[in-house]
Amino acid sequence: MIWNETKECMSRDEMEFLQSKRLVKTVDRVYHNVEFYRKKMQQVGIEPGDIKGIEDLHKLPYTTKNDLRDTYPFGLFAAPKSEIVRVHASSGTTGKATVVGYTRRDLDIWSECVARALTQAGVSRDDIIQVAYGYGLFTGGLGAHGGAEKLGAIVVPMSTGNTKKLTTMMIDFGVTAIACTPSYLLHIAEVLEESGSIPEIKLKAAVCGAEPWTENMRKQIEEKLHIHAFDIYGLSEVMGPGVACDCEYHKGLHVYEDHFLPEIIDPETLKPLPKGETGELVFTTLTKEGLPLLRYRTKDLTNIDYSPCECGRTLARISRFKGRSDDMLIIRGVNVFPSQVEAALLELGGTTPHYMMIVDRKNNLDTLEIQVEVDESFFSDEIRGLENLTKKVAHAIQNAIGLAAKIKLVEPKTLERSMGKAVHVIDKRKLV
Ligand code: DLL
Repeated sequence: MIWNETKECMSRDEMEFLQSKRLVKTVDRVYHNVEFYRKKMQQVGIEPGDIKGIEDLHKLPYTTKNDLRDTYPFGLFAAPKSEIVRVHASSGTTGKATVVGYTRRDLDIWSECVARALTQAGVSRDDIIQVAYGYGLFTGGLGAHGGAEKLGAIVVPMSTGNTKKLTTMMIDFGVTAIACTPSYLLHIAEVLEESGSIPEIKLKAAVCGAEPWTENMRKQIEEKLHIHAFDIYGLSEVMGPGVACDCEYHKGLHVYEDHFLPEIIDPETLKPLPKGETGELVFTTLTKEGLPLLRYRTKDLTNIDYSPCECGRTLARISRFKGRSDDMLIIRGVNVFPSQVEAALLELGGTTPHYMMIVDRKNNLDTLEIQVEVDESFFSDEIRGLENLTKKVAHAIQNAIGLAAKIKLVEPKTLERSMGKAVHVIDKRKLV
């Protein structure tokens, strides 16, 4: 069993001592290996020697997704290419993806963190785990896979896409745990219900994340499948799944603070907020070699509870997310920025940059319709031209966001204009 008592049950003083030691090393590493950080630190007159511990964290510069875009693809890597053994990528705000890199040691620590999360969910080497997050550039599949292997469980690398095959194997193999997005698990539950197969499954736990979900959804999953469902959090830039996960008490997600130092800041003033207040979650990585990040702004809104948990862990807990401080949407587990849609439309002829994304959930699966205003000149053309344009827009948007959307072309000036900030999204899912 992976129950790292030395790290997970440390006193706050011991944890802060360890974090300070690791922070000093991380700052030294980025200062000497990453030009971006050296310049940023020099701009504010800081040298590595000025950072003596976590009490000096506030002196360090923030990092954002845009910094990763501006240094695309490998500009923030702090290890030579010969030491990088894997890359993953997630959506950028426009055009280029955000690329992240891992050394062998980074992958080992990542697996350890996911294994801790699985242990919190009661999963052990005696289990059979279906990993039904997407495999590939997305960190979900390979991240969960690495942790399950580290635990010594039997891993079934299902990925996403073939629910019938997944449910058949779940029954035939006697699968006892699953890792996938919560919305996909609700869909799986529905498929099992429709075929009357729930009594045939051996499932006992699920580790769900990668998208916002409610306590109500967690309970629905538990009731439908007669299992325990756990909330796992992570983001590609910081590592992938396994930055935090809740335990059987479901009173917040334990952050693996020995590797990821959390802070809560006010997203407007960028000032750290007092303990317990809700704001934007920021992480400084403490052990990463490939892509260490100083004060990475996750844009996820939450608060941190530093009191020890009933489970015995002393690791700080973040509460279920209360939304984001930017406009990123997560649709079928894929991160989507409205600005990606806008950039794709601007590249195409025949449309205007006026669009509305309507996100909904049907049969527990997300749907996306995008209404796009057509150019005045184009709209007078015959209907055949419109059909072609619909296909062209659908193709361009799928390329840009990595998701198929239903495209509806609408007449010029039909979408409501906003007096203030343009509104481009109607999200009917009510996830927070
Ligand atoms: O979603 C990593 C992951 C994979 C986490 C599998 C958990 C399970 P990204 O694609 O970079 O990485 O998206 C990160 O997803 O900033 C949150 O907004 C959101 N997110 C991730 N986990 C949760 C969760 C992966 N448990 C972004 N609850 C993050 C709510 C989540 N939101």
